[in-house]
Amino acid sequence: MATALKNLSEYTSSGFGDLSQTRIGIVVSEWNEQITNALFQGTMETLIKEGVKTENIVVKTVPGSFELTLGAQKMFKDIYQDDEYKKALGIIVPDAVICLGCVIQGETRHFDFICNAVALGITEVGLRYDRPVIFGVLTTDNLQQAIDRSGGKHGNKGVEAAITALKML
Ligand code: DLZ
Repeated sequence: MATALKNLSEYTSSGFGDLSQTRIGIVVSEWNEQITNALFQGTMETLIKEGVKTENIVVKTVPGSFELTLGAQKMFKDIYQDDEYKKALGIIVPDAVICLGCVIQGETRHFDFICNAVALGITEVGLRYDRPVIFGVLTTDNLQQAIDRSGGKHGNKGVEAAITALKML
Protein backbone atom coordinates (compact mmCIF):
# COMPACT_ATOMS: atom_id res chain seq x y z
CA MET A 1 0.00 0.00 0.00
CA ALA A 2 1.31 3.48 -0.79
CA THR A 3 2.37 5.25 2.37
CA ALA A 4 0.29 8.28 1.34
CA LEU A 5 -2.67 6.12 2.35
CA LYS A 6 -1.21 4.95 5.59
CA ASN A 7 0.03 6.53 8.79
CA LEU A 8 3.38 4.93 9.49
CA SER A 9 2.96 5.34 13.24
CA GLU A 10 -0.32 3.48 13.55
CA TYR A 11 0.07 0.19 15.33
CA THR A 12 -1.58 -1.81 18.00
CA SER A 13 0.61 -2.10 21.03
CA SER A 14 0.29 -5.37 22.10
CA GLY A 15 1.82 -7.32 24.54
CA PHE A 16 5.25 -7.89 23.21
CA GLY A 17 5.93 -9.53 26.59
CA ASP A 18 8.94 -8.79 28.77
CA LEU A 19 11.41 -6.79 26.69
CA SER A 20 13.75 -5.89 29.55
CA GLN A 21 16.47 -8.21 28.23
CA THR A 22 15.91 -7.46 24.55
CA ARG A 23 18.94 -5.90 22.85
CA ILE A 24 18.43 -3.63 19.86
CA GLY A 25 20.97 -2.05 17.54
CA ILE A 26 20.18 1.12 15.62
CA VAL A 27 22.29 2.29 12.68
CA VAL A 28 21.53 5.86 11.63
CA SER A 29 22.62 7.54 8.41
CA GLU A 30 23.91 11.11 8.72
CA TRP A 31 22.80 12.02 5.19
CA ASN A 32 19.54 14.07 5.38
CA GLU A 33 20.23 14.42 9.07
CA GLN A 34 17.14 16.47 9.87
CA ILE A 35 15.02 13.55 8.71
CA THR A 36 17.10 10.70 10.14
CA ASN A 37 17.24 12.40 13.56
CA ALA A 38 13.44 12.49 13.57
CA LEU A 39 13.30 8.81 12.55
CA PHE A 40 15.75 7.99 15.35
CA GLN A 41 13.63 9.85 17.87
CA GLY A 42 10.52 7.92 16.82
CA THR A 43 12.38 4.61 17.03
CA MET A 44 13.85 5.30 20.48
CA GLU A 45 10.58 6.55 21.96
CA THR A 46 8.73 3.50 20.70
CA LEU A 47 11.28 0.96 21.91
CA ILE A 48 11.38 2.53 25.35
CA LYS A 49 7.60 2.84 25.54
CA GLU A 50 7.31 -0.87 24.75
CA GLY A 51 9.77 -1.81 27.51
CA VAL A 52 13.23 -2.02 25.92
CA LYS A 53 15.86 -0.65 28.33
CA THR A 54 18.04 2.25 27.18
CA GLU A 55 21.18 0.40 28.26
CA ASN A 56 20.26 -2.44 25.90
CA ILE A 57 20.11 -0.17 22.87
CA VAL A 58 23.34 0.28 20.87
CA VAL A 59 23.53 3.18 18.42
CA LYS A 60 26.02 3.74 15.59
CA THR A 61 26.05 6.39 12.88
CA VAL A 62 27.23 5.96 9.30
CA PRO A 63 27.83 8.67 6.66
CA GLY A 64 25.03 7.72 4.27
CA SER A 65 22.37 5.10 3.64
CA PHE A 66 24.74 3.17 1.41
CA GLU A 67 26.82 2.40 4.52
CA LEU A 68 23.87 1.16 6.62
CA THR A 69 24.46 -2.43 5.61
CA LEU A 70 28.05 -2.56 6.80
CA GLY A 71 27.03 -0.77 9.98
CA ALA A 72 24.45 -3.49 10.65
CA GLN A 73 26.91 -6.26 9.90
CA LYS A 74 29.49 -4.78 12.31
CA MET A 75 26.90 -4.89 15.07
CA PHE A 76 26.75 -8.67 14.73
CA LYS A 77 30.49 -9.23 14.45
CA ASP A 78 30.89 -10.68 17.96
CA ILE A 79 27.86 -12.90 17.69
CA TYR A 80 29.88 -16.13 18.00
CA GLN A 81 32.11 -14.98 20.91
CA ASP A 82 31.34 -16.60 24.21
CA ASP A 83 29.25 -14.79 26.80
CA GLU A 84 32.14 -14.32 29.26
CA TYR A 85 34.19 -12.52 26.60
CA LYS A 86 31.28 -10.25 25.70
CA LYS A 87 30.53 -9.52 29.33
CA ALA A 88 34.17 -8.71 30.13
CA LEU A 89 34.39 -6.23 27.25
CA GLY A 90 30.86 -4.87 27.65
CA ILE A 91 29.95 -5.97 24.14
CA ILE A 92 26.26 -6.00 23.31
CA VAL A 93 25.30 -8.09 20.29
CA PRO A 94 21.78 -7.03 19.32
CA ASP A 95 18.86 -9.40 18.82
CA ALA A 96 17.73 -7.16 15.96
CA VAL A 97 19.15 -4.16 14.12
CA ILE A 98 17.12 -1.23 12.82
CA CYS A 99 18.62 0.70 9.90
CA LEU A 100 17.44 4.31 9.57
CA GLY A 101 18.09 6.42 6.50
CA CYS A 102 16.52 8.77 4.00
CA VAL A 103 17.23 8.69 0.29
CA ILE A 104 15.69 11.50 -1.73
CA GLN A 105 15.35 11.26 -5.48
CA GLY A 106 17.84 13.59 -7.18
CA GLU A 107 18.84 14.32 -10.72
CA THR A 108 21.28 11.43 -10.97
CA ARG A 109 20.84 7.69 -10.76
CA HIS A 110 22.40 7.66 -7.29
CA PHE A 111 18.93 7.13 -5.84
CA ASP A 112 18.44 3.79 -7.59
CA PHE A 113 21.92 2.51 -6.80
CA ILE A 114 21.67 3.43 -3.12
CA CYS A 115 18.11 2.09 -2.62
CA ASN A 116 18.86 -1.19 -4.39
CA ALA A 117 22.14 -1.72 -2.56
CA VAL A 118 20.63 -1.01 0.86
CA ALA A 119 17.57 -3.20 0.32
CA LEU A 120 19.68 -6.10 -0.88
CA GLY A 121 22.39 -5.60 1.75
CA ILE A 122 19.95 -5.44 4.64
CA THR A 123 18.25 -8.61 3.47
CA GLU A 124 21.60 -10.38 3.18
CA VAL A 125 22.82 -9.41 6.64
CA GLY A 126 19.56 -10.57 8.22
CA LEU A 127 19.72 -13.91 6.44
CA ARG A 128 23.42 -14.40 7.23
CA TYR A 129 22.93 -13.93 10.97
CA ASP A 130 19.35 -15.18 11.12
CA ARG A 131 18.28 -12.04 12.96
CA PRO A 132 15.88 -9.29 11.96
CA VAL A 133 17.48 -6.33 10.20
CA ILE A 134 14.83 -3.71 9.59
CA PHE A 135 14.57 -1.43 6.55
CA GLY A 136 13.75 1.88 8.22
CA VAL A 137 14.77 3.83 5.14
CA LEU A 138 12.60 6.49 3.56
CA THR A 139 12.91 6.53 -0.23
CA THR A 140 11.07 9.61 -1.41
CA ASP A 141 10.64 11.84 -4.45
CA ASN A 142 11.29 15.01 -2.48
CA LEU A 143 12.04 16.51 0.94
CA GLN A 144 8.37 17.20 1.75
CA GLN A 145 7.47 13.51 1.41
CA ALA A 146 10.32 12.70 3.79
CA ILE A 147 9.13 15.32 6.31
CA ASP A 148 5.59 13.91 6.10
CA ARG A 149 6.92 10.43 7.01
CA SER A 150 9.36 11.37 9.77
CA GLY A 151 6.91 12.77 12.29
CA GLY A 152 4.60 14.64 9.90
CA LYS A 153 1.16 13.93 8.49
CA HIS A 154 1.95 10.34 7.53
CA GLY A 155 3.50 9.45 10.87
CA ASN A 156 7.05 8.36 11.49
CA LYS A 157 8.78 5.49 9.75
CA GLY A 158 11.08 5.19 12.78
CA VAL A 159 8.06 4.10 14.84
CA GLU A 160 7.09 1.57 12.20
CA ALA A 161 10.66 0.23 12.11
CA ALA A 162 10.75 -0.22 15.90
CA ILE A 163 7.45 -2.09 15.93
CA THR A 164 8.54 -4.26 13.02
CA ALA A 165 11.71 -5.25 14.91
CA LEU A 166 9.71 -6.19 18.02
CA LYS A 167 7.17 -8.14 16.00
CA MET A 168 9.93 -10.08 14.24
CA LEU A 169 11.53 -10.96 17.57
C1 DLZ B 1 25.80 10.46 -2.40
C2 DLZ B 1 24.44 10.42 -1.79
C3 DLZ B 1 23.35 11.03 -2.43
C4 DLZ B 1 23.48 11.74 -3.75
N1 DLZ B 1 22.14 11.04 -1.88
C5 DLZ B 1 21.96 10.42 -0.69
C6 DLZ B 1 20.68 10.39 -0.09
O1 DLZ B 1 19.69 10.96 -0.57
N2 DLZ B 1 20.55 9.73 1.09
C7 DLZ B 1 21.61 9.09 1.70
O2 DLZ B 1 21.42 8.48 2.77
N3 DLZ B 1 22.83 9.11 1.15
C8 DLZ B 1 23.03 9.76 -0.01
N4 DLZ B 1 24.26 9.79 -0.57
C9 DLZ B 1 25.41 9.20 0.18
C10 DLZ B 1 25.57 7.69 0.00
O3 DLZ B 1 24.64 6.97 0.81
C11 DLZ B 1 26.99 7.27 0.43
O4 DLZ B 1 27.24 7.72 1.74
C12 DLZ B 1 28.06 7.82 -0.49
O5 DLZ B 1 27.77 7.50 -1.84
C13 DLZ B 1 29.46 7.26 -0.13
O6 DLZ B 1 29.47 5.85 -0.25
